[in-house]
Order: sequence, then C-alpha cells, then structure tokens
Amino acid sequence: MSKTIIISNRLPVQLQISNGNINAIPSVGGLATGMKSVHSGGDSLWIGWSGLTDEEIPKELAPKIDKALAEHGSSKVNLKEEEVNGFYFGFSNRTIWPLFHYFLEYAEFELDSWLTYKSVNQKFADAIIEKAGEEDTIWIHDYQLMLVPKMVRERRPNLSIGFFLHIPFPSYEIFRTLPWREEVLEGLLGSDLIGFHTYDYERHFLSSVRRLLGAEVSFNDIYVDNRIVKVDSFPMGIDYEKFSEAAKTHQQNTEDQQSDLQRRLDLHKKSSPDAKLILSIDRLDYSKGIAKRLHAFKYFLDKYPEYKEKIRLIILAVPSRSNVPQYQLLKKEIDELVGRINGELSTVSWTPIWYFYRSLPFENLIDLYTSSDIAWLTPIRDGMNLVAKEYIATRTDKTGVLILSEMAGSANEMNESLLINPNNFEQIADTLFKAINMPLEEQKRRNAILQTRLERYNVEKWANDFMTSLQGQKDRDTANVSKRLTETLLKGVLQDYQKAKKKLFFIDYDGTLAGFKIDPQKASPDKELYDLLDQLSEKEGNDIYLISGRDKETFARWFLPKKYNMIVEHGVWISEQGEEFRMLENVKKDWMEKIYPVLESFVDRTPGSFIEEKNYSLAWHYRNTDPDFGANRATELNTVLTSLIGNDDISVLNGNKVMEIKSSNVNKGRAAMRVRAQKDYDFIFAIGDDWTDEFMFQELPEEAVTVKVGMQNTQAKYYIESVSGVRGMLKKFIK
Ligand code: GDG
Repeated sequence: MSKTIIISNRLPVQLQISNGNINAIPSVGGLATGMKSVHSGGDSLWIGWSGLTDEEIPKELAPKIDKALAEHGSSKVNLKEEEVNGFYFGFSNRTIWPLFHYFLEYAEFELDSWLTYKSVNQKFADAIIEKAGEEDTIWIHDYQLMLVPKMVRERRPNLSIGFFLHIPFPSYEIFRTLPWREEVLEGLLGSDLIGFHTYDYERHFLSSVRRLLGAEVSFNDIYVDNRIVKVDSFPMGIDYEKFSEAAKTHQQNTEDQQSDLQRRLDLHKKSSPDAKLILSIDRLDYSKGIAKRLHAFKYFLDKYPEYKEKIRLIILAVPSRSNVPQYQLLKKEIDELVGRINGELSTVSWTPIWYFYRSLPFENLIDLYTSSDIAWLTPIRDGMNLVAKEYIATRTDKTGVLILSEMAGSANEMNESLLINPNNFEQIADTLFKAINMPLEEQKRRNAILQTRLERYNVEKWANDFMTSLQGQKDRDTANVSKRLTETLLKGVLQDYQKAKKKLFFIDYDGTLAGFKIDPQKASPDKELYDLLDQLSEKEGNDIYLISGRDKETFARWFLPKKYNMIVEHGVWISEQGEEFRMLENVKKDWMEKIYPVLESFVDRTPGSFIEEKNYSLAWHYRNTDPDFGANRATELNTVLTSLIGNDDISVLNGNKVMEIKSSNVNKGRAAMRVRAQKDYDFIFAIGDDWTDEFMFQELPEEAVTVKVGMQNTQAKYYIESVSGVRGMLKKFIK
C-alpha cells in the first residue's frame, strides 16, 4: 500500500531523556496539527530531526529513541552539533531567513554554511530514498530543505513530490543576490507541486525561475526537462475548532479552575473596567517588528496622551534561535526598550507594558487571546502569521479588534481587520485610536465575516487541498504519458513505416533538429545532422522535407548543396532535389514597409529584441529580452498590429519568443498539403516544436504521425521531450 512521507526540519514530537528513559511527547504546533489528517495511522511516516544532536544522545539509548519515535509514526535524521550549526543556525537562519524576509543587511553568504546545508539536505533526501516505496507521496516542508526535492528526484524519478514554503519567497531583485540562487531553484524544481502561502510569493518565484533559469513558464506551470512543475498558493489555516472550543471551555471555568495569569488579567480588568488590553504575540524575531511596535506604542501615547493609564500592552515574545547573534542583539534591544518606556511612563498604579519573554502553555495563550480587547500584530514581513487567525477564532462573542500588518501573508485573507503599514507610525497611532473606540457592533460585523472564512478554510482543508493538487499532478503526468512517444509507441510507428512504400517526412529545423542559439545564424547544422539527413534521404521511398520559417538564403547556403527538399518562410518558397527555390504561394509584400517602422519602434524600446527581415515576412524576436518584459511587449505589439492590419490579408503568428507577420494565405499546413498532393503517400510523418508547426499538425490527415517537441499544448498526436531526443528517434528510421 502506498504511503505519505512528510519531511520537515523538526519532527512533530519532542524527546525528553530522564533517568535513562525516553519520553516522546507530540508537539502541538500549527504544522503538526495541520498535518494530522495526512499523518494518520500506518499510512504515513514523518521524517525529521529529533531536536537532539548525536552528541546529546547516549549511545545505549539510540534504539529506544527509534522505537519511541516509531510509535508516533516518526523517523529521525541524525545530525551532529556541527551540522546543526552550519545547516540550521547557519545557512537556514543566517542566510535564507533574513534574505527571504527582505533583511538583506543581515544575510550572510558563507561558503561553509552552504556546503553544510547541502550535505544535510542530502541526509534528509537519503532518509526519504531509503524509506519510500515506488507509489509513495512525499511532502517536504520549508526553507531548511529546499534542495531535497531534486536530490530525491534524481534517484527516484517516479515519486510524487510536493514542497511547501512557509516563509515568503522574495522578489527577484532580492533573491538574485544569493550566490547559490540557481542551485536553490533547481532543488525546488525537483518537486511536482510547489506551494506558497500567497499569490505574491508564487509570482516572485515564477519570475526568478524565468529570469535565472530561463525556463518556460505558462501560467503556473513550469516546463522542466520532461516534466511539468505546478506552482500554486495554498494559504495555511489554523485548527479553528481547537481554538474556538478552547475559548468556550475557558469561559466556563470556575475561579479555582482559572490559571494565575487569568486571575491577574481579571484583577486588572476589575480595577480599571474601561481600560483596554492590547496583545502582541510573536517569536522573538526581527521579522516580527517587535521593536518598531514598541516605538509605535510610545508614539501613540505621545500623540494621544489621554490614553495613559487607559491602555496596557502585553507583549509575549517567545524565545527563538538564541544561538544566532542577530537574535541576541534583538533581545537586548527589546529588553532595554521595554525598560525605557516603562521607566518613563509608569505611574504608581500603571505599568504600560507587561512583557513576557518565554513560551507559555496553550491554556495561557487562550487566557491572553480571550482577555485582550485588541490584538496588535505588526510584522515587517511574515509568510502568513497564524497568531492573527488564532486570536479571531477565540473571540466566541465576536468582539475584539485585530490590527494586522499588511506585510503578513494573512492580511490577504483578513481584509476585515484593520490593516496597517508597520513603518507608518502616524497610521498606526490613528489605527490604535480607532481600535480602542470601535463600536461593538462594528467589531462583531467584521469578526463574523473573518470567523466564517477561517472556519471554512482551516488547516485540515489546507493540507487536503495541497494533497489533492499533488495527486492531480500525478494523474496529469499519467495523462501525458499516453501521448508521449514512448519506445513502445515508436515501435508501432516504425512497423507502419517499414510496411509503407511512399513515405513523406516534414521536419522543422529550429527547436527540432537544432537547439536555440542566442544568434539564429549560429544554429548552423553540424556534421552529425548532415549525416542523419543524408541517410534519411537516401532510404528508398523516403521524401524528406525540411520545413521552416527561416529565410531562403540561409537554407540555400546550408542545404542546397546537399539537394535536400526544403520549404522555407513558412511555405512561401520550395526547393526540391537541389533546384533553385520557386514560389509556392503568390504573396504580397507591400504591407512590409508600413509594418517595419512599427517593429523598429519596439526594438528601440525593448533592449535585446531584434527584427529579422525575410522575403515575405517580418519577425520580431524577443528571446534575449527580460522574459516578463518581452512577453508584455509582445502582447502590446500584438494589439498594435491587429489594429493596423485591419482587413489586409496578413496575419500575426505568435511563435516561441518571436512574433512573425506574414501573408495570411501562407503557413506550413498549406505548404505541407500541397506537397502531399503530389504523390500517393502511405506514410506521413511531421515533427516540430513551435506554434507555427501546429498548422501542419492540424492540416495533415488523421493517419499522419505528428510529433511535437516539448510538452506544451499541441494538436500533434505525440510529443517528445527535447531536441536531444529528436535525432536519436529519427536515427531509428534509418536502420
Ligand atoms: C512560520 C512563518 C507562518 C506562539 N507563542 C506561543 C505559542 N505560539 C504559537 C502560536 C502560533 C505559532 O506559535 C506561531 O506561528 P506564526 O505563524 O505566527 O509564526 P512562525 O513561528 O514564524 O511560523 C509564519 C508559519 O510558519 C506557518 O506556515 O505563518 O509566517 O514565519 O500557532 O499559537 N504557542 C504556545 N505558547 C506560546 O507561548 N503554546
């Protein structure tokens, strides 16, 4: 039976060693809860680091640990202290974390940490390879493991692999600064599905893939070698029921069931019933903007001094990554700031800030959520921010105001909260004022909408959506395989070919027989290609036609001495058995002088693009431009040309990074049909990579063998993945 393997840096279990005994306690974190529906029973395995280094695990306890973990469906990756330092505290948290959160100035680019990151990723990949069966599904989590998908794919190409990034993916301008950027992208592209919290992160990722790897992207599909990688956004939800139920139970607690914290909170409320509690909860991380929030708090009290003694800020900062120097500095900064603000503003009966630097038990978290009138969460950057969602889920009477940074992923789904820019103190101060004074009716109206949404798109739905989409990728691959020109299918084609007497081949050149070159003139044929075409042409009964959009001069130079049959400029000219080119279609060219200046203006405004002037068509190439920019300009040019052309008999072809303007009555399909009519062919074969080849695929009769190079949408019967496979396949027709 197939199983699901989940991989994350940390296991969803905490190990405790005491008196030679091992205790494995399930963690309650968001991810662990979210994956509950996926990680159930014997059908799933969770692989990760246990939290204890090899040095911390006594040798004699190792088997006991494995057993304890296995009881929780978990299996550990062993890491030495040095590996944890380089991989986790090093590259993950001193390079990727700051860079992906736009803290470029904190990002360190250390070769040693990168090398450790690579080798530890390999360890995780090896653990998967060891445990995974052929039909298993793999779900890899987060920025610590970005190289794992490719490492697994290389050894186990048929596994279904998904990856989810829990932090933002930065804009290309930031990501490009990473010295190992291509390797990171290639690592991720080992997946079948890559998930992000928001569409913006997805968009940034696609842009980096296009710019840095030059990969073909169509909507949210990336074409990689012989695979399609899907990219999508799946905003992570929370275990809504757990939080709302906990809040309900909490409200029914009798006084002696209450926690100390709750009693203190109630006492405060009793002593000043009109005072408002403002809550801020985060891991102590510079991305969460805690220091800025403290400054903004002071700014508010300076602007609205009437609220002194009327509000209290509770800050819960959960210790995090305290081995990393930036975090130690931040801790110091926040300690000092709290001290300074409290020192300056406190009165005998009022301390403006209550500050907790610790992790609190879940019950206390609920105490804080349910007792606070306002949740104030202002990260400078945050992949999602689950605290915002949890606060809303606990507001069972629908009161409470959420102030949320628009830089948090959750802001996309929480429009009914008060959204602020964490750098705009004026706006923050006014928003706090608004929150403090928001009528109950308005609070309830806003929260009702938020609660309905959060309850529906909860964490279980998130995990299921991701898994369904990953399964969809698998089915899609299977659907594609049926069209792929596999060895078996090719065998059948070759049998038909052997039986036939009169055989006709149409073979496109660029992107089919030769790979693309930055300068089209450099894509000239090599000896291997000449030999192949010689032998194909010499075979009895074979009529081979090279069919191309290229100009006749280039083809005459390359192929006329060889006497190959050629159709060029999309079907305007034909040359058979070494004769001079003759016109196959009567075409007008008076439109060219009108269109040329238009194309020139596009070349001027689009660096890297150029015009190719053929006898009967004009082509605007944008292969060497910035991919997004080029595609935008192509759309623009299309609009301009369509309005100019009107009813004239010319049309615009959108090729692979080229737009070609030519007479409407000329295309490869018409040309191929004319040639076909010359003889009574009993085997027809056509192959090409481009949009312009689709005319052939459409026009040729049903029994023709039509083959597309690449996996994009096509009318062809079959596809073959790449140029490199084309020649090998054609060689089989010689034997
Ligand atoms: C990363 C991304 C993304 C907090 N303090 C205590 C405590 N918590 C719990 C909260 C919440 C979780 O920790 C924090 O989650 P966040 O989403 O706010 O932030 P990160 O830890 O930075 O997580 C983030 C997330 O991954 C998921 O993809 O949203 O953007 O940075 O669940 O309740 N829990 C307990 N005591 C505490 O003191 N028990």
